[in-house]
Amino acid sequence: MKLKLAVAALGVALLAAGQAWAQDIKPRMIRFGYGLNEDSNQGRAVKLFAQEVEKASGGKMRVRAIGAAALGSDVQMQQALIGGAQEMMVGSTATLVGITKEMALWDTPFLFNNGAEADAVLDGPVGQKVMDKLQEKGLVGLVYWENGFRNLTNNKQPVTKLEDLNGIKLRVMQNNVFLDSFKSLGANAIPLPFSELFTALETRAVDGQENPYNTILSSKFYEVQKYLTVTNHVYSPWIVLASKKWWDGLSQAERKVLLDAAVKSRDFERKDTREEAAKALSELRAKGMQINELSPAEANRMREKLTAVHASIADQVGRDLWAETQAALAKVRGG
Ligand code: TK8
Repeated sequence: MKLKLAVAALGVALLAAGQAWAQDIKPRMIRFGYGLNEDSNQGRAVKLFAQEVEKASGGKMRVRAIGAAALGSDVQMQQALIGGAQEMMVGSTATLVGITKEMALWDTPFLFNNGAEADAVLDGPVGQKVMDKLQEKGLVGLVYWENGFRNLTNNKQPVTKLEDLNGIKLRVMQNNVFLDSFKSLGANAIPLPFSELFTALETRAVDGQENPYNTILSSKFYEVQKYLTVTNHVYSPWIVLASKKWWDGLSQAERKVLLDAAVKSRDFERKDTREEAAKALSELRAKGMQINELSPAEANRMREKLTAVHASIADQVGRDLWAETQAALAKVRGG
């Protein structure tokens, strides 16, 4: 009898909790913008995020995924989020440096040696701290996804040594770290939004660009670029963002749905990206690109030039944050 009562009481409690939770989730349409094609690592992960949100909210919260920069470039979407005209997006942390200077940390050439180091620092206290800085600017960062290690392509000549970069018109992402880095290598660095890149390459407004293998494939840069040099000069993250204006009006339950789905999408995305990257080079070769590896001596020369920008990045993001990052890296490397 006692047991029966207890079970009944528990049932009532669970039902009440379920109802309270259900009431806490309202029908919502979430416009989620991204820059790459639907058929890309970015597009696939946005799709998974959308499915997870719908599932966990019992179909109440729906994600309208809009790719190929149809809602605008990274920078334009960030402004739409800040103003509350768009709910969510994913894009490069590099394009956020104008809003939150600490984001420049992730543009540090050769900061990470591999994906495991990147995951540990981005998902750890340093990554969280940098992400949290966005809040005072009207953005909420949810998780970091992998864009990947960046490699150089161009249409002028094979780049096998530093001097080959001289005078190459190279599109870079829109921030001063990328600009300074490539200027220091002798390139004629030109900042452009990603959404304008394919056309700029096609019309030869620029000679080259740098992005991970995955993007060179999914954005079909191999159609307009002949030479690829394996440089792995920087690891770039993407970041999933929400409009703070909008986020502040969500219930705890709704935020939990979004955060849980974001974590699931992150884990899926990193695995998918790494699997694709492992096969991408041979695919790019098959598509007709000429792949150049740098000799160890040339790789070192490039590395030395690029690490010379480290001091100015440390100044920009703050010496404390820089030291914390180095300590976090030492910890991953030591253990
Ligand atoms: C896509 C960009 C892209 C980035 C770039 O919107 O701009 O080169 O690598 O992934 O964020």
